[in-house]
Amino acid sequence: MTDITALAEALDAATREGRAVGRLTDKEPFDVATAYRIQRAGIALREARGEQRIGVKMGFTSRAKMIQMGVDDVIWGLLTDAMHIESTLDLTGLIHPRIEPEIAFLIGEESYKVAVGFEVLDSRYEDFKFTLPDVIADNASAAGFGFGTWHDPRDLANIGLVMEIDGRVVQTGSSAAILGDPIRSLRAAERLAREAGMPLTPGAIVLAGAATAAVPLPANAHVRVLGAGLGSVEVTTK
Ligand code: OOG
Repeated sequence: MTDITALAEALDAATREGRAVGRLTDKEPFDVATAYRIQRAGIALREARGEQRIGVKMGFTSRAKMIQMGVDDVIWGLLTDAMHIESTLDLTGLIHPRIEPEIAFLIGEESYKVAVGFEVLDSRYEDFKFTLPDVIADNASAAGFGFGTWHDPRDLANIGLVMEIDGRVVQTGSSAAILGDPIRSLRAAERLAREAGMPLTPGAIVLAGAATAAVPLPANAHVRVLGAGLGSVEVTTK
């Protein structure tokens, strides 16, 4: 039988020590349901250290990401307050970070707000390579995230997104890449969270998934993500 706790602890140690590990399924295959139990156990370890759950992230909601990573199913992971990046990110302790442009949602009492965002991914697996159960167990590679100013709901079916590193455009895309419309990703997140017994409550954040492939995140860089009509969000690395 799969030792959920031991596998969660192995990934948690890899995260804290900034050290890549071999794919868990190479040793012992497990299914998607077991992978989510490992993910949940990993979040419980973070909560035991005082971190608070503040939302969810959707993954592989765009073809570009599915192709980049060689998987073909939508997944989700959990966000904690410690993952929120204000304006600077020290890459010390990360393994092989990547960054991608996102649409972010903030759940409200009656409605929601929307912002342009970014996500920093850092797979705990060697060479950033994994199977679907592996990446789910690894909390969908979540490492950090940021968002710009919150805006009222609007048509999100085709928002242009541009990601720049040090003033050079490194990715461009459309929010249409996210399940055809990121609102579908929000609805899927709400459903998954409800089904998992962790319904999204006001104040929760949802990252809808990347609109483009992710790019390696260098140190001493300035990254800016712009979303048409949504302003921008920036992060400086060191
Ligand atoms: C997994 C996370 C994918 C997205 O936006 O599609 C993801 C990974 O690519 O490492 O967050």
